[in-house]
Amino acid sequence: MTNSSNPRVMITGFQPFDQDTINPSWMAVDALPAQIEGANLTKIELPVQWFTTLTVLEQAIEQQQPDILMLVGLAAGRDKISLERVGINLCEASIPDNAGVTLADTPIFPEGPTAYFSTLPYRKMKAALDEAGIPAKYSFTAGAFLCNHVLYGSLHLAATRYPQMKVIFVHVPSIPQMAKEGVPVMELETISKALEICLKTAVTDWKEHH
Ligand code: PCA
Repeated sequence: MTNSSNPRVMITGFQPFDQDTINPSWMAVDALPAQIEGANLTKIELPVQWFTTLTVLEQAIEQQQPDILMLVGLAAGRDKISLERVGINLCEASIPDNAGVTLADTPIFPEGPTAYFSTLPYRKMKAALDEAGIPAKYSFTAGAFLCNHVLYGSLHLAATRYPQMKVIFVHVPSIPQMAKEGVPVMELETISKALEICLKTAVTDWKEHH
């Protein structure tokens, strides 16, 4: 049962993009239990579309007023769970989004600062993942495509309108079904377990501070 001593928790994954027909970020989010440590999860599958995704996310944030927002996306080529520490105020990618739009040199919020640091307890999350034997690392770049877009966008919303909301982005590796020559993979169950561990850590930390 959720009660007032539990945080409101939101977790997002992304739709498939580029040449892929699946995106393990949403599959792993979808596989999570409905509750973690007594807190209900709101799960959202975000579109891979510049700015549209921020509109979808902002509507959900306005409605749910989350205390904890964990954003998840695919980083094909990485072999570990990556806890993203920085979001930058830039849209720039060599591939188009799902509406066919390619952007460069474009700020996300023209009036926003250059960058924000993530605000959920990445150090405790990393320690918990290490403890569980799941390969994990800190990352200081989420790129400048849609994953960085929602990280920076959410941190800007938190800084300007939703001060209770703490945010992190978690990049996950490809899964075996997507196997391409030379691209490292992680089992979907392991990715989902990693997300559950990170959320459990965030909820426990929130309870310690409220
Ligand atoms: N990964 C992309 C966007 C959507 C996703 O899952 C990224 O790393 O920006």
